[in-house]
Amino acid sequence: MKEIRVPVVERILNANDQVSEQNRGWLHKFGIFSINLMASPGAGKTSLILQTIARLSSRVSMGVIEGDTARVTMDADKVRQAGVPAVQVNTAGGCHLDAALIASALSQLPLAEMHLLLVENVGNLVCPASFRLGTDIDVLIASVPEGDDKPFKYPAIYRGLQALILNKIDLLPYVSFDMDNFRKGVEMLNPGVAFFPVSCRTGEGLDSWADWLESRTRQGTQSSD
Ligand SMILES: Nc1nc2c(ncn2[C@@H]2O[C@H](COP(=O)(O)OP(=O)(O)O)[C@@H](O)[C@H]2O)c(=O)[nH]1
Ligand SMILES: [Mg+2]
Ligand SMILES: [Zn+2]
Repeated sequence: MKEIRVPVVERILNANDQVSEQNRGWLHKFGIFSINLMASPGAGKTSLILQTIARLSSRVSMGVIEGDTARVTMDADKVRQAGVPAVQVNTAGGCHLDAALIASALSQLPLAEMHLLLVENVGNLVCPASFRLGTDIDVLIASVPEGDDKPFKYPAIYRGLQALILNKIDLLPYVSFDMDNFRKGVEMLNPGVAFFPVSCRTGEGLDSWADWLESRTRQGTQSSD
């Protein structure tokens, strides 16, 4: 099928790319490694952020940007209660974060004291893949109850990832989820991507994820000096 290009959409994406490059420069100036956490609603983004804080915040100074479509602050409140600075960003109904929203959130974080920034994108498997934020890596949290066919249905988001987390593996005995089929879809789109099967409920697999993220953070902040 012939690809149809829509000029207005391309202009919006180009403008977003420019701001995302400014964000990237700003974050690297402060030696901050940053990740864009994407997932469908309820996959466990906030749970993973809290579990990551519990494992890493004594070793790596962190900050969090929490994206939501509504004017609510509960995710950022949970992060602050865990002792980490957090800014809640409201998209006013919009279905993804964009680089301008990140730029305004960065101005409210103590960047000089941070080495790692976690961004919780809006729950959505479609457009967050197209809007660069200026973060260093894209991470997707899939979850067992969503089903093993999601790589086949949302290929764009799977293709660009640097790490994939499969959350809620504690539910594998109760949900029909074919791990081989899931891995097949992932390998087809993104061969060799770092893969972490975890449970934010039982803690299984989370130490490996935290160790990997710590090591990427140390490499990232060194290379940006
Ligand atoms: N069984 C199970 N439930 C989980 C797990 N991780 C998160 N949840 C639950 O899933 C729901 C959504 O989690 P949340 O972190 O708010 O997801 P978000 O919308 O992606 O930020 C909550 O009820 C969590 O308690 C897990 O590993 N196993
Ligand atoms: Mg959340
Ligand atoms: Zn959107």
